[in-house]
Amino acid sequence: GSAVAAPVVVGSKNFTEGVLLGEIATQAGREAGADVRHQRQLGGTRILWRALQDGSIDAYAEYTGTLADELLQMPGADIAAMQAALARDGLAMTAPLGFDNSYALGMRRAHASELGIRTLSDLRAHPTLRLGLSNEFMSRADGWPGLRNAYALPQSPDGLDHDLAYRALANGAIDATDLYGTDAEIPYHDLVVLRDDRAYFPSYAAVYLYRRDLAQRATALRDALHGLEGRIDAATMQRLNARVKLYRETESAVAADWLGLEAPDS
Ligand code: PBE
Repeated sequence: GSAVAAPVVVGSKNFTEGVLLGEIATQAGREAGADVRHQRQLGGTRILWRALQDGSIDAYAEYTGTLADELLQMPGADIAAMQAALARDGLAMTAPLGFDNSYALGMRRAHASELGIRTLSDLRAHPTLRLGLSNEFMSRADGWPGLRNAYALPQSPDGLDHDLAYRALANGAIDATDLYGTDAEIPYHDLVVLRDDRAYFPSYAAVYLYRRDLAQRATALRDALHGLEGRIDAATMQRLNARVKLYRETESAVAADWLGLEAPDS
């Protein structure tokens, strides 16, 4: 590559899986010869989307349902329709990486079975349940306002940080929270995922979004992103999340190990 070119920038959302996917993209891009910097934990979904559009980052990991419902406002759009909409903004996406990370509501298994709650509809009969929902979920198009309407839910949830929600659930401070399907804490805390019996949530296949001008600036990164298509299944992603969240390895070490590379210093 050219010695004068500025590094290309991969961004990531502020949760474990986002950082892991950012590290995987960064290290795969470097391995392919691109000069890549990872700007970690930039913020929530809308911050990353804006950064991609204004060129302060060049790529980040996103989810199809988030893209359709929240970012493009094209609920139900298929991948081809989303590709076309992205292209009009100078953006592109890879094919799915191989797993879905869907929103869901979850409870402690014993508590849910004690109350006879198996589905989201079952929550209607328990108006005093304490819902603690992640801050982003509280205000998203595919989040609480739509969920409340779809199921006529009577609770008034509180917002909290997603990483604190599991502790709050485990120690009984809240009764239910929004889960991300590949979170390592779901099996670890023996949580039950309530069935979405009205099919409210879209599917959230993980993809990378990137700027089309990468074709001029860093083909190696673009090709590396496409090289990750279909390579990560849900069990693998949940295991990688567990290594960081439960067993305290760094995202860079876990990403390097999964890619079969030497662990970087950071
Ligand atoms: N998530 C779960 C997605 C949506 C569902 C938080 C991983 C996200 O948009 O980041």
